[in-house]
Amino acid sequence: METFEKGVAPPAENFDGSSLRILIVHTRWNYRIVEALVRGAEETMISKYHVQPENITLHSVAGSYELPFTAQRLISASTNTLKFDAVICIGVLIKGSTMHFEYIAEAVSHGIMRVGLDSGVPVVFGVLTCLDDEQALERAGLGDRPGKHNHGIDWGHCAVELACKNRRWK
Ligand code: DLZ
Repeated sequence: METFEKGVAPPAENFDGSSLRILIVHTRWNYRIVEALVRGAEETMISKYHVQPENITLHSVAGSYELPFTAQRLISASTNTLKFDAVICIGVLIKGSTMHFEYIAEAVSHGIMRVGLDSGVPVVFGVLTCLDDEQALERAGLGDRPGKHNHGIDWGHCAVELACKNRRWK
């Protein structure tokens, strides 16, 4: 079978993230996986785009359902003082034996989209919706599967690109 490099290719343009302020809101549910995703996003923004570590704010919430509300509140609290250029919401939903997964996944994906559109601040959808633990580990670059890839890296690229473009669009 033909193989290919997973995830998003880096943007053609060299974005300068050195003055960006980035908010990462992440869950404590499935924290081992979430932690790896947060690290992937942070390392990408710092090493590839020179985002300053002190300009990355981390805020934790219990579960994914809390991500849109918290992102929205922190964006509005920051507008007059230290405005965020982009937000990454990071969580991991793993399907169980009830309908909980479907309800939360749908609410959170719509909620995160709404926060971005309503606030004008780009909000990256960093929520994995996985059918089992192995899928979640693989998508955080953990575990033993050969095709593993840390999606936090993609979200770091995405946040910087949107933040820089959004500054131009103002
Ligand atoms: C309740 C719940 C369940 C069953 N599963 C997850 C999950 O896999 N990942 C996640 O981030 N959060 C989960 N939660 C918690 C909800 O997102 C939320 O924190 C609670 O329903 C309280 O609002």
